[in-house]
Amino acid sequence: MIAEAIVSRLNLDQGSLAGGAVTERHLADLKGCFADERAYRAMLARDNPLLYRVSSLEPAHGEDQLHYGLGVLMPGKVGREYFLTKGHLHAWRPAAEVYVGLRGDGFMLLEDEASGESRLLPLRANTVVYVPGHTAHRTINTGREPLVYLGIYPAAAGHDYGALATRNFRKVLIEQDGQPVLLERSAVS
Ligand code: PAN
Ligand code: ZN
Repeated sequence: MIAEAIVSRLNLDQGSLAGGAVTERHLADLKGCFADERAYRAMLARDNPLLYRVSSLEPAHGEDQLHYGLGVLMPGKVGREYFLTKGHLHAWRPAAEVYVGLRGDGFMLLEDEASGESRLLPLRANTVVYVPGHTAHRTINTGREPLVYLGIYPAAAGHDYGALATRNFRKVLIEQDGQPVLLERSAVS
């Protein structure tokens, strides 16, 4: 049997994926993610802006199937730290993922779960990032426009936010003299 949602239209101007289930994350949903707690609380006291939206399609279920989602991450900063996604490990740890950059300018921060080793990789149009299994991943927008990307992952991957909610990523991407600079979290918080 051929799954019904086998073809879907992307609209990069609107950042939409036809038929996708939409999840929105606002500033209040990212408590504990940014290094500068004071800047976070001050911003939240003024406003609770939309940080990102993911439109997910799950055409079929089962361990040999794929799911995919279109992410749209807004430009901006909390203090000196660029807007970012929560980040996660896959609940099924061996599950890898392919990210396809479509629009905007940013990075993916990867962190190997076992060694804690970090990699910062560019994510923009015409760039494909392979996220191996057992690797925490977070998207960061360092540009002035929304960062738009597609993530494709095993249907059985699942999202584990819990592990990172307590310890967070070790590295932080902040703006320094107009440039993104990757620092140890302990050096900025
Ligand atoms: C992506 C992410 C998306 C949002 O589709 O889910 O970028 O990030 P968070 O899930 O960390 O909030 C993905 O990696 N899926 O597996
Ligand atoms: Zn993922």
